[in-house]
This record gives sequence, C-alpha cells and structure tokens, in this order.
Amino acid sequence: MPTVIAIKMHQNSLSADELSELASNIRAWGAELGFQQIGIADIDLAETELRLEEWLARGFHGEMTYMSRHGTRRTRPSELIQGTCRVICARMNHLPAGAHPPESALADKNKAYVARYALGRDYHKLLRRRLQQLSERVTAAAGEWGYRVFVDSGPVMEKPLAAKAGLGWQGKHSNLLNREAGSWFMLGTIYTDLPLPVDAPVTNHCGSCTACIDVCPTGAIVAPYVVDARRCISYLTIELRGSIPEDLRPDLGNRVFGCDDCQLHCPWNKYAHTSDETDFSPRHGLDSATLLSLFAWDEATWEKRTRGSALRRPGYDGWLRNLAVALGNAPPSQEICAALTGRRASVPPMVQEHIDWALRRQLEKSPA
Ligand code: B12
Ligand code: SF4
Repeated sequence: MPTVIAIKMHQNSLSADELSELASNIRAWGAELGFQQIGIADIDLAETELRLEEWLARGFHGEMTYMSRHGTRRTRPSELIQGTCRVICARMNHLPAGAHPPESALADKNKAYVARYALGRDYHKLLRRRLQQLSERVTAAAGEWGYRVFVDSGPVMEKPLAAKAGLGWQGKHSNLLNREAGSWFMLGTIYTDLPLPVDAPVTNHCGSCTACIDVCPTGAIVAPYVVDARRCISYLTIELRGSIPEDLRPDLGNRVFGCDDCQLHCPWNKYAHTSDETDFSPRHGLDSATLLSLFAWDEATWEKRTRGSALRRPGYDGWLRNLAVALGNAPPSQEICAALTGRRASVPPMVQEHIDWALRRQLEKSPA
C-alpha cells in the first residue's frame, strides 16, 4: 500500500445540469460494467474519524500497522488526494453461483472452509479493472477529470463512504448491509474532484437483532458495530503473519482462510444474490476441498494454484499454518497425524509450532 499518494487533479468546469446528467450516466455505465449499485458521497467523515481513532487507540487493528500509518489521510480524502471533493462508491456481488453451500463445508470438519469472497479470482483485480473502465468512460464523455481508483489499495474508509453514498448501512458486524442484497458484495471507490450531486444515506435496519454478535466463534464483535480485529478469524488467518494465539485456535474450527459466520447468520442475507461473474467461480474445488488435500499442496503447487487469487495474502507459510490448526481441530485420525508428522521437517519453526499443537490436539482426542 502506498504511503502518500500525490496525483494531479484537473478542475473540470461542468454546469450543475451537466454534473447531474453525468452522475446518472455513471450509474448506468456502472451497471453495464457489472456493478449492482453506484452511489456518490461527499468527503465529510468527521464522525468516522473519531471512531477510527478510538478503534486504533484500543489496539483493535493488531499488527495491521497500515491502518494507523496514514493518520488523518485515511479519513480526510482531500488530504490523501488534493482536490478530492466526492467519492464514487460501487458495490459488486461476489457470492459464486453454483458453489457448494457454505454450511456443508463448515459442518464437515475434514473439509476446509474458505471465505466465499476468496474462492475465485481476486476481487481487487476484477473491481479495480472495472472501475478503471468506468473512469475511462467518464473521460470519454466529459473530458479530463481528476480521479483515482481504490479497491483496498489505499488508506480509504470504504464502508463509511459507501454508507454515506446510500449503498447500505454498516451492520453490527460492521460490514455494509443492503436491504435488497444483504452483505455478500465487495466495495470499490473512485476519488474525484468533480462536484457531482451526492446521494442520501439509508437508515439502519439492524434493529434489536444480535445474530452476528452471538454467532461469532471468537467473540470478535466486542460491541455492536465494533470488531476487535485481533480476535477475528479473518485477521488471524489472513493478516496475521506470525503465530495464532493458542487460546483462539480451537475456535477457528476448519476455517482456513477468512470467516463468514457473521454474514451467514445475518437475516438480511436471505435477500442476497449470487454473482454473474464467472471470475468468482470456485477454483480447484475450493468450495468443498478436504483439509488433507490442501495440506498436500507443495509450494510450487500453491504458487500455481493461487495465482490471481486473494488466497496468496498470508503466504505459503500462513496457508500451512492455518491448515495445521484446522487439522488439529479435525476429528482424530491416523491419516491426519501422519500428514502432519510428514510435513514437520520441511517447514519453518512458526509452522512447526502449529503442527506440534495440532498433533497434541489430535492425540488428546484419540481414543486411548
Ligand atoms: C481492515 C479490514 C479488515 C480487518 C478489520 C475488520 C473491521 N471490521 O474493521 C479484518 C482483517 C478483521 C477484516 C475482516 C473482514 N473483512 Co475486511 N477490510 C478491512 C479494510 C481494509 C478496512 C476496514 C476499516 O477501515 N476498519 C477500521 C474500523 C474502525 O472501521 P469500521 O469497520 O468501518 O468501523 C466502524 C464502526 O465500528 C463504526 N461504529 C463504531 N461505533 C459505532 C456505533 C454506531 C451506532 C454505528 C452506527 C457505527 C459505529 O465506526 C467505525 C468507523 O467507521 C476494508 C477495506 C477498506 N479500505 O475500507 C476491508 C473490508 C471492510 N473487508 C471486507 C470484507 C468482505 C471482510 C470479511 C467479510 C472477509 C472474510 N470473509 O473473512 C471480514 C469481515 C469481518 C468483520 N466482521 O468486519 C469488505 C466489506 C464489504 C462489505 N459488504 O461491507 C471491505 C470493505 C473490503 C472491500 N473492498 O470490499 N477486514
Ligand atoms: S468474520 Fe468471523 S470471526 Fe470475524 S467478526 Fe465475523 S464471525 Fe467473528
């Protein structure tokens, strides 16, 4: 992630009517490019800034130093990119059509659970390319304009901005929720200096429901709307580079990359839609693979099979670490113990330590 982004913005002098027409066109072009919704927000994130400061002060970001490194540039878009006055926010469904139901992989403890968003092609690449295409259409129609596309690629508060742009509200699990689409979508943004007309936010519809808080396996949603990332399985399996805290390992179950529990149990997701993007279709049978088959991937296989996929983020060691924990949590089996033991000599100490934990846990569960 870049530390400072300096980009030249162009002051385009469109009339109010032209800006309004352009905003409608952006929505229509966005739909043609596969986005389910586009909204436009102003850049006032004052309330978000206070909440982010508190979140950081409580250390909830753990080792994600990129969350604090940029100071107020994260919550003040015009400090990140001079001249920014609007943010075009987009959402795209990612739930792959035809994938095995998530509940079946979660229920079978010999299978690996991979978060739905990571089963196919890396969403960063797909959304960024489409937002770039959208931006180019704006240039073709309206002339040079100042813009910069972000999909998790800079210090941007994507959820609060999308909420301001009317794409949904932040649920108690903190993800953006939409009445017609639940939360199974990813977000992307375009910062711009064009003073486009803004959209109105929608109201919060969580009511008294606490399903996401109650179901979270690690108690990571420490208060409504507040996630302690250090306890979140998504952080532990994707962002954390070193050792997973031992007390949390049993709660990971068979989740080897990310976690969807708070979304799976959210009642609004009965309105979710699957994605038409074939790029999001599961690769290599990841929607119902066994833990042992994935643990058998050597580094070259992992390199090849994770190319262009979000699965690369924790690295090969992180991948093995996560699988070792899940194998420790699996029903006792000699085959699992043999696979863990067979791997031990060829992996770095961090992974070895997780393998040793997994072997101990397997033995504890074995009938005497
Ligand atoms: C850091 C990060 C994480 C971290 C921290 C998660 C978190 N909740 O912050 C970890 C690694 C744990 C993570 C996990 C996941 N992530 Co993530 N993550 C991000 C990232 C890079 C930044 C998020 C951030 O700014 N966090 C800082 C906190 C302080 O901000 P916040 O969550 O908005 O917190 C707000 C609320 O707490 C609110 N608040 C506080 N008190 C109160 C009180 C009231 C009354 C109200 C209304 C609000 C409120 O104010 C805070 C500031 O706005 C964004 C991409 C981006 N650049 O924005 C993706 C992003 C949020 N992640 C995303 C996804 C999909 C996930 C996972 C579902 C992945 C998975 N399946 O494993 C999980 C979900 C876990 C969860 N319940 O949040 C998507 C969410 C899409 C959506 N529909 O909302 C994003 C937007 C990526 C993208 N481009 O699409 N993620
Ligand atoms: S993603 Fe999983 S661990 Fe993280 S907050 Fe949601 S339910 Fe909890």
